[in-house]
Amino acid sequence: MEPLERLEKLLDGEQFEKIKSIDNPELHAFLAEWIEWLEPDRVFVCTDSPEDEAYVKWKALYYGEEKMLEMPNHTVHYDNYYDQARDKANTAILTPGGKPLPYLNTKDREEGLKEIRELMKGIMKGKELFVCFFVLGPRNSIFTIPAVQLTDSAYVAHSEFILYRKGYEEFKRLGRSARFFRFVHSEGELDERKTSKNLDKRRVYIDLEDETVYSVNTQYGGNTIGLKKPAFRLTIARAVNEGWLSEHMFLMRVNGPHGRKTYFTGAYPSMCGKTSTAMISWENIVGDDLTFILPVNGVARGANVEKGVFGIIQGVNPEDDPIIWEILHSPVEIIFSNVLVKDGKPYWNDMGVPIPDEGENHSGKWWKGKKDAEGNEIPPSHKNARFTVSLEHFPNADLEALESPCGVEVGGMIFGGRDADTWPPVREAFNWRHGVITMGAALESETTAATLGKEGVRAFNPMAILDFMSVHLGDYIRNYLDFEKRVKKTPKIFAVNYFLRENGKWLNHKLDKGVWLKWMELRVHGDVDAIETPIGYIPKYEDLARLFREVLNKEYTREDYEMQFKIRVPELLAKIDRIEGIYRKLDNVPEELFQILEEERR
Ligand code: SPV
Ligand code: MN
Repeated sequence: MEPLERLEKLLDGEQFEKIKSIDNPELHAFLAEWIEWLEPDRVFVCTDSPEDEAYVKWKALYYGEEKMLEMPNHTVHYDNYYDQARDKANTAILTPGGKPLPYLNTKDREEGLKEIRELMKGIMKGKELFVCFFVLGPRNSIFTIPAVQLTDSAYVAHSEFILYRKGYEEFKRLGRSARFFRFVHSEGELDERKTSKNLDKRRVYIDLEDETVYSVNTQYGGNTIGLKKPAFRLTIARAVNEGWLSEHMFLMRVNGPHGRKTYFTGAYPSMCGKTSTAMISWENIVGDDLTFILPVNGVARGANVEKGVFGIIQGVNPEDDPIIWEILHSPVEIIFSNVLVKDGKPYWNDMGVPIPDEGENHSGKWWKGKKDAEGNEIPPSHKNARFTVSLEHFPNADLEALESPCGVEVGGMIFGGRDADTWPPVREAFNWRHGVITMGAALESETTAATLGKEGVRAFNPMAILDFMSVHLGDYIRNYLDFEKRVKKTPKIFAVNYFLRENGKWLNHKLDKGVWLKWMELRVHGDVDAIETPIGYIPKYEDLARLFREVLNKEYTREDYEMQFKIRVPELLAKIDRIEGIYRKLDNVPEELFQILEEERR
């Protein structure tokens, strides 16, 4: 039987008409195959209409995956206590013969597909399946990648309506020419708290060949929201094949003199200041997590893959994060996940105001002092508890840049590391290759040691992308180096480090990054000179002193400058050795990487 005939049998009339309006036999075949296989009781197809979106939101409440909070438009969702983060161990890239990758698990494609199909056979019996259409990047643009999501979780579908642009009309417009991604997700059997129960059968399998991601027996957004991290593994591979960049980067506007707008991207491993940089209140946010960078008529142009934020809520407080605080306390649409709730109000760790001693949280009924099965005291909220909200609600979002079909010109790219004693607070690369290798490919983040002043453990995390490296790291770096040939002028590359310490004391204040951003903006346009050092260009004291006065209304002393910007030679040499050692162990690394490290060492 033809796929459309099969679909006509599987769907009720209204839903079938929605699918029939999209002229794409490949899509029809995919839907027919999976709806037959998953065996849902009902299928709902989401168009771009506000009614269909409202239906999904209502179903998230109806099925109990979300609960209403006191503030209108706020809901809370819980994941299983042991399903609170991306599951690296059970995530695998499917490759022919299980060909290994240096940093991610792989599995033989045939075997992996067979396993995941078996896990998913009839898994949606008694449930409703949502078929949703979204796009990565702005609609009808050079960045657009259409995607279809199949999920039995109304929470996942609801999250996607907040985080991505709707794509049903886009599928209709593109018809047979759509090169679309596919996501098949089932949360599996749920417990009484409506959280995934069979975590031992949790799997996330990425099939690069068919550009399809399967995810089962999990609800946590990083495993299930198809267009976020599942899609990221697919876009990295597409980008390397096609010669563009798909990055784990924020996109923001830094406001220069006389109304000049300069756009920066930034990659930082977690806990290195990525979110706080993107959300600096006097600059403008375009995106906080994922950026596509394409060569367009010789110019590197960037766009946010998403249109919302799936942000960490721990530590959000009125003093340091006034904008997010305000948003989280206003009646705009927000899903809170894995937070403490008491009397309909959400609370989280380190929110800077007193919080109740009891309520409901990610562990169920909670009271102060409650311990988990391993004997650890359970904090009020999970440390990876999150909020999901659209960027349109941010007073400082640059919405014009967000929806621009040709993106924005990328003036600078920032790599942010964390170390106590090696990188200066800010510096500029000599050129593209120098920046790509000594800043991006050499990125590390330091796990904070228990005692201040003690050396942390440095974790290698090139371009802050290691968890998603679905192609060989050497191929990824080669593509980065080659990007230079595809543009007339490359973005300037910078490296920052907000975490220098001396005798156990921080050398910088949290807000100093606002000054570094302004300096980088001036450097992109050649407005200020800089000092050439063996590791790149660093700011001149006079320029920083002026910017500290202008931006923070603060005096900046020469002593502070010298302490922060001295070139720490032994630590830098040790870092070069460390990084070279890591790359020497891999095959297939461009020889140029070793040459550049050697130049730096000399
Ligand atoms: C990250 O951890 O980098 C995130 C959250 O953005 S997740 O969706 O879990 O990847
Ligand atoms: Mn991320």
